[in-house]
Amino acid sequence: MFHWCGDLCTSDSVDNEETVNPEAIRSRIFAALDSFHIEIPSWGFANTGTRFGKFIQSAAATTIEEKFADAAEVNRLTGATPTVALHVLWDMPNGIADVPAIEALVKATGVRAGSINPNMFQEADYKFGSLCNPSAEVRSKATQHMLDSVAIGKALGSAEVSLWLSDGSNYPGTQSMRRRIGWLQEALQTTHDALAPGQTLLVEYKPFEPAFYHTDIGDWGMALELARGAGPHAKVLVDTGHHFLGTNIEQIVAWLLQVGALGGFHFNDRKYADDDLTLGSIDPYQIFRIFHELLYQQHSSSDAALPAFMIDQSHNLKGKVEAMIQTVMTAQELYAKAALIDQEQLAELQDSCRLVEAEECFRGAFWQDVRPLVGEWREARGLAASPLEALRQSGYVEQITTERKDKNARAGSSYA
Ligand code: PSV
Ligand code: MN
Repeated sequence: MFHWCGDLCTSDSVDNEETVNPEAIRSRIFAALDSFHIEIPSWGFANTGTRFGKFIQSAAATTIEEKFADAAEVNRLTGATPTVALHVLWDMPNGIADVPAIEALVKATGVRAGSINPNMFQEADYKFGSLCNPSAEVRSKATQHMLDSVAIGKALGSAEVSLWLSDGSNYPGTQSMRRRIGWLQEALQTTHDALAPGQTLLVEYKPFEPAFYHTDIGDWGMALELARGAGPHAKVLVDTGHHFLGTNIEQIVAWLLQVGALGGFHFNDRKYADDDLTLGSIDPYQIFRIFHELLYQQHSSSDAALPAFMIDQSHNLKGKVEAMIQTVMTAQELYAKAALIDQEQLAELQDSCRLVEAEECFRGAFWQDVRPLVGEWREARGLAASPLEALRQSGYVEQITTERKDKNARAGSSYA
């Protein structure tokens, strides 16, 4: 009889029925989680809001020191988030001159600097674009910011420079899409040429927002072409929230893996657009399907390195440290579920077009409740079985609320 667990099944000697082998499941999950790390964003701890106003939280981080402290707490409790993504303008307003301050924080907290995110979407100069601005002067300022970001990454020993470009236009005919492609190609090649060994340039795409008519890097095809043109160390970054509804994201992932161009992920979830909700909160099966493509790659090629996993979320209603821990736990659970798929059995069922059995083999893994085993893995690694519970017991949120509440009370919530 067909059973979803495949190589995780054992034959029952009495009635010859196949049953799940708990030991095999445990070791599969432990191995998967040992190699699973996910980067957390510094901006996930700061006050954020909507297009209509900011919701200030008493415990939100207001300085880079506080962001590192929160990141360290998440890493202490989950053991899975050793790096924090930095947004240059928000976290290092003096650019390269802020490197020693970040180095001191790395030393003090044990959390390393992760991807360096150039920021070219706030300054007035960038109203009509940054790397694609019709003004050569603005383009050169933006390119210099890219080069500074590469230099910061080099100085901090961080592997990725992660570009998201907000450039685009709001009305047909107001900009030359063709000329802007050329400017972008040039800037990315210049940036790529400056990369040090071990550094990767990640190119993120997004269909709209803030631009509403055209976005200069609007989808994965544009990002892939730009990355290829820039050079071998440029790769595509997939932000799960940056697709039109109904897009088959795992197919994009499969393609990027196939052509060796997948550099990383920004994980989050959404219901409508780029909602930045908690990963897996709306559609956990989608993240499971994406993880399956990655695990298929690992299974089929022994030297396959995992792309960079990063969280890109900002919670304006949930508590920030709590939401970040919940996200990491969800990511681990979904990754553990995907690791339960028997790749050999699935391939066999697919090749013989046994459709229902193939689907059951796939979704059978999804429906397993792996939470107890993920908890066991944590305990075996010296962590609390439930990092969320451990956070509650630690009193950390109460402590930072007391320390930060006056400062946050003075922060303005209006954009007016
Ligand atoms: C843009 O929506 C984005 O996904 C980019 O990755 C930015 O760096 C990030 O969000 C922060 O707002
Ligand atoms: Mn993103």
